[in-house]
Amino acid sequence: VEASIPEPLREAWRNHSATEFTSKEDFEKYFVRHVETTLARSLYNCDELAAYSGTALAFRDRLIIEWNRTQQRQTFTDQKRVYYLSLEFLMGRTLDNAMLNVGLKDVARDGLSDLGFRIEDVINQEHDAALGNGGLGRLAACFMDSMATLNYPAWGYGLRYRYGIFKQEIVNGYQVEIPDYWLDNNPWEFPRHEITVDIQFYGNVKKYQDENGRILNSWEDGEIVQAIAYDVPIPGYGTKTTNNLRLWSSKASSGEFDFQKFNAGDYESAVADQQRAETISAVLYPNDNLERGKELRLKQQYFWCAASLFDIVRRFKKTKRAWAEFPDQVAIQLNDTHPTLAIVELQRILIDMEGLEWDEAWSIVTKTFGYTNHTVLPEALEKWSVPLMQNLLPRHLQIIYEVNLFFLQSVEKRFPNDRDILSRVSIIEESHPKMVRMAYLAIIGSHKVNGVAELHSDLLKSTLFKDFVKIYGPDRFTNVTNGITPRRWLHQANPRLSALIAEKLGGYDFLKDLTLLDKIEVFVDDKAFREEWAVIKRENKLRLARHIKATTGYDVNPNALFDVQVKRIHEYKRQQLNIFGVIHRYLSIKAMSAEEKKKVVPRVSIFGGKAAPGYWMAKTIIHLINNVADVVNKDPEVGDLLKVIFIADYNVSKAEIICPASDISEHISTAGTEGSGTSNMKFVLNGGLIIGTCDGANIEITREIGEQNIFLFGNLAEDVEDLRHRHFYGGFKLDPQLERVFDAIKDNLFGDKTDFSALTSSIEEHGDYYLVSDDFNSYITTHEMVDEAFQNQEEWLAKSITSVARMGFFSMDRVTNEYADSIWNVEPLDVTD
Ligand code: 7GP
Repeated sequence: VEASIPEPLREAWRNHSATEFTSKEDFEKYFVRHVETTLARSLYNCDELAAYSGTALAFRDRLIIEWNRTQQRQTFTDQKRVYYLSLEFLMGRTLDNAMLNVGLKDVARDGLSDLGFRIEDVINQEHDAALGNGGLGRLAACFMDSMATLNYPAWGYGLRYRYGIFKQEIVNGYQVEIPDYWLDNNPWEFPRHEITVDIQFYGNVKKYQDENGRILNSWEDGEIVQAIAYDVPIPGYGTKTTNNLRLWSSKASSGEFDFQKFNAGDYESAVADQQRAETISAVLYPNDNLERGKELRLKQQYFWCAASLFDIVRRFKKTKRAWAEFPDQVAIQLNDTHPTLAIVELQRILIDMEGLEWDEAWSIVTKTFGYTNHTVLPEALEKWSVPLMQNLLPRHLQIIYEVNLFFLQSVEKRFPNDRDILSRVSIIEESHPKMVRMAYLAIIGSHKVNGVAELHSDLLKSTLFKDFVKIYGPDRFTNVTNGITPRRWLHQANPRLSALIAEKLGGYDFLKDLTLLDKIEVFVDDKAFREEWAVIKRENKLRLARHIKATTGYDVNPNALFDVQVKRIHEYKRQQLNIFGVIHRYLSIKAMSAEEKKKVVPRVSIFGGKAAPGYWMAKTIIHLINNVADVVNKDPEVGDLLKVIFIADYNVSKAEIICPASDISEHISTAGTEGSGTSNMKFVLNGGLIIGTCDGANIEITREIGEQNIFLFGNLAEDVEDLRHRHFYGGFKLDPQLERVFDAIKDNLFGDKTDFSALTSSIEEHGDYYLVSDDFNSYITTHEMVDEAFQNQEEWLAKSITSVARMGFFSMDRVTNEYADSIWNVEPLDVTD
């Protein structure tokens, strides 16, 4: 029911409409008011956490005023909107970002100081919103920032997990997972108890005839779970646009709380039903680049897709337009295949609920959706078992079969002589049990499919999706190379560097147009500028050194070369290659004379990242890193020449400290395996150099910054298949330097060798799938070049400055505009007040 105050009575509203603060005094007023009333505290018991809440609530008021206006503006102009569907939004902290985006951080800093607080301490009270695993989830968060900044009418849709990605502790060298219950006093969400959707599961499909004699399907007798909306305001940088991220939380449907059971005295079982419903949105699955086909995960996916689609359709229906106009009003982007059921759900709504004919409905559906693929790793490609889907979503399975039938018929017509193509491209894999191939469904149901870097998109076309390129032609497949938001990853994480750049460019416009960075390249020989640049890097390294001291107890020398690899732990990302390289370095130092040692460039090897709880090999790698650290860091023969640090619980807020502090960072995946990588961009944007393979976006980074400014090594993607083949059929010869490393491990130098035998034997005996041995020599040699380059600080500095100047291409704003133009066909909404 629409509730709107009639015009004659609106006067009072207008007189008292909420306003946003702009001055320090007003900020203090809002702050104190919230502390005293919302928090029921006073100046006698306002600790830093309360100060955080007071500040966050003051800014939240501000955001929500602009959020309201933005939503009204978007509804009023009635333009096409984009909906970004992602099971993960790795947002990190909000307060600092919000203060910077609305341009009031200095106001808050002064106000807090008046009130007796340091802004940094207040900011540090905030818990990360860690509703994601890694790159895919962080990309979604960067999208939200960029879409708001560029004034696109855009919503994100996700799940409101009660538990985000687990917290990682290291105990005796092993990863231990701690649940991340993050929702207590989260000021950034608005529960919308009035916005609910009933979601059905199980049940069965009945056929019936409508008044025109048409046979229709109806999905009935299922179990109902309720979705409740929680809205998170997303402020753009330097604009009034504040978009919405809507996260769904699950609850037993009120009608469904079983009063029969309740009345029959079966109170406990009624409560159990309730809890079962709430389980759906309880936890984020902690796998990165891996799918495990769990029923609860499928439930999450459908719950979220169905609630989001209902919401989108409800909004569209208010405009009273014809259904054919749906794709002119709505673009839906699928962040990987996790939301693929949205395709099926929209088709179901259109044919079962709205009475459209199949073809008309399907044409609307395909015009609406775009699908982004993030990986070619086979273990990450989603497949759902047909029996599972039959049970949980019987009507959807029918529709999938029908989509498949029409699709295969068209393929057969076009390729009558290709006998195998049908089984190759069928949505249904003829295995036991049969499986639904979600990527194929996503391709068939979308008008555009994109990869996330050039090499990755090319590989998709030439391998995984080859047949589909033949069927649909090349136009359905495209590339949009990833990017990062410069607001968080430069301005917020590295305020001093941002300020130095702003000083030279005469303002912060580069944060909205990152290509302007190229104007700092002329300062590469400016002595004062270079000195400033070096001082900032040093300060950032000191900040990280303090964090390392506080969390690990180790002292690291800020003059040493900081060598960083932070990302999810995965065999394809090859942290094992890195730690083997560290061991090699350690052994070399141990074998040196005192004279030789003087020439060594001191190094701190810094690792960070979580392993999926069930991924044993990844956990073994963490264990080895920590054991190596234990031995190396305590070895008096080594001293400052080498330190090994594992930073526990790597997350977004730690990345903000780590990225600005690196001299060199490692992006060393086996060629052809990393979709894009995005931390590579963060490090270069913060003046760090990188060592990497010819993989993912490393290739385009090289093209932009110049190959003299990056350390590339290793085999190329085009040779990987051959090399793997040779490991099995041409015999396998372990790289001799790697053999020395393995010998040390087998001599129990880093603890019980049997703890690491799975790791060494995967290389020596089981085919070395990730080509660690093949790339080892090139890796070691390239690190020697890194050492040499680091000794020439002047040139190193020049590389650093030049690289930053050339990073404009990797702004998320460029990415967002490319999606808007070539996939969504949406226009920004001008905000001129
Ligand atoms: C990641 C890719 O591994 C990474 O290379 C890319 O930069 C990032 O997506 C953003 O596009 N993929 C995932 O995080 C992931 O879980 C499987 O992919 C669905």
